[in-house]
Amino acid sequence: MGGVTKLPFEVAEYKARQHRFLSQIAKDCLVLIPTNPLAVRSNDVHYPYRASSYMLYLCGWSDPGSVFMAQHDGEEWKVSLFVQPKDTTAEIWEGRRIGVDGAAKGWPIDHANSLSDIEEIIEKSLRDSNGVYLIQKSNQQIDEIVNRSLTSKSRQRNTHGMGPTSIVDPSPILDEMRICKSPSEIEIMKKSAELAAEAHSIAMEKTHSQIGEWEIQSIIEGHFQSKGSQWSYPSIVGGGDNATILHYHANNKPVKDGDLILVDAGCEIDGYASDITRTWPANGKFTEAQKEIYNLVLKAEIAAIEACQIGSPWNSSHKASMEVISRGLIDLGILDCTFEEAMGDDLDGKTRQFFMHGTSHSLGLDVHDVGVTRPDGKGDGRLLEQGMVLTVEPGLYFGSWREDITIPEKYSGVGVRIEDNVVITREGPVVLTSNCPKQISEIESLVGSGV
Ligand SMILES: [Mn+2]
Repeated sequence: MGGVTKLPFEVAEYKARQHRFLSQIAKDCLVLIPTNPLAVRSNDVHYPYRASSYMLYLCGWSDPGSVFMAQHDGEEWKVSLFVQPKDTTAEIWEGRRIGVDGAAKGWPIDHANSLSDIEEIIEKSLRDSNGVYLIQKSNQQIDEIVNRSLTSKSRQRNTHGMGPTSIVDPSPILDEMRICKSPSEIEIMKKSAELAAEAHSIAMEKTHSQIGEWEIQSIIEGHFQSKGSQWSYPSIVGGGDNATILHYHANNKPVKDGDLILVDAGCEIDGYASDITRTWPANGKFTEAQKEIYNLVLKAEIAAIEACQIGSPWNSSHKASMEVISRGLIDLGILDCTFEEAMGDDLDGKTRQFFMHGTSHSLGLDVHDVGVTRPDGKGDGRLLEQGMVLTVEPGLYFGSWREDITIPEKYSGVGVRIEDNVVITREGPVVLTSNCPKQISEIESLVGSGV
């Protein structure tokens, strides 16, 4: 269960978010935002529950089953929340519930209702509305009630034209609001970034050349848990060739002496994600070939961070890292082509054989956070604004297993990615994850120092 006991933000901040959202909705429409459903893992065992980010954003409610509703009463918008009612038998098995009275007292809403009354209340509210803003496929019961009302041929509808005639998805409005973070959201994201940075540093200290990928995973995730946090996405821990698999999750191979280990792991605090990648040598010492690739990725990452300026297009960080990496691959003799061929017409040139992902994504309540960054999927994207938080994560991958291209022997089995979290400010980019070492000298003195 979510079990939030204290709201992460002041009531006024939630109210301001609700106001900004609802001011973009026609007053004759009903708003319904159900939270995420519980997911079954096996028989009657569920996956750990995580509330919908929209629910967390609008009212901070983190328990399952709930539905956020807003309706204009002619004077103002009224916000209500449907919650699980108090139920001693259910609570004995599943845990204590906040209940209707608790929700009404402690949460930024006007009314709390029991989920047992939801059908009746929503049906009545729908009859008074001409349209519905609903996030569909989160709550089957709500979808059915709304669809029934939309297709109803009641006498009342026929004679008075009452009831909704369309469903609109409210998420684009909320996504656009979520893309720029408030100062208090950035405060929380900083904590999330610092905890993840600490976990990576501890993992470096405890690394030795006989360690298993799963042991590094447990050091990192154990540290999250010891601080009351948890991962924001399943950790990636890959040694040697496994570092060249972008979404490697098995984390079940022993690391080899002389290999690099790539760790992509972040945590969540009050719903807000961090997302860090570091790469370090198992035995604490980079080889010359590993150094060449590592320093090239690091140079690209620093250039990409520097490109994160207010008013620059979203794609600036990717362009900057592609340029540094393309030049570097030519200088190292890995690419035998012109700089233009390495870059390509649309950043799709020969460099993409070794650097096949983007450089940045938005970060927030979701690790791949919402919001349109590159309208129509082309061009350089929207301009960066104060309060946007994004990752910067160039990488280079030379999987020895690749059959489609020739991998230079010297770099075979080397995979490097370096990822930081950056907030856009008037004073330039601020790296939230700056406590996590990334210079070769820092890493070499840290790795193995706590074994
Ligand atoms: Mn990332």
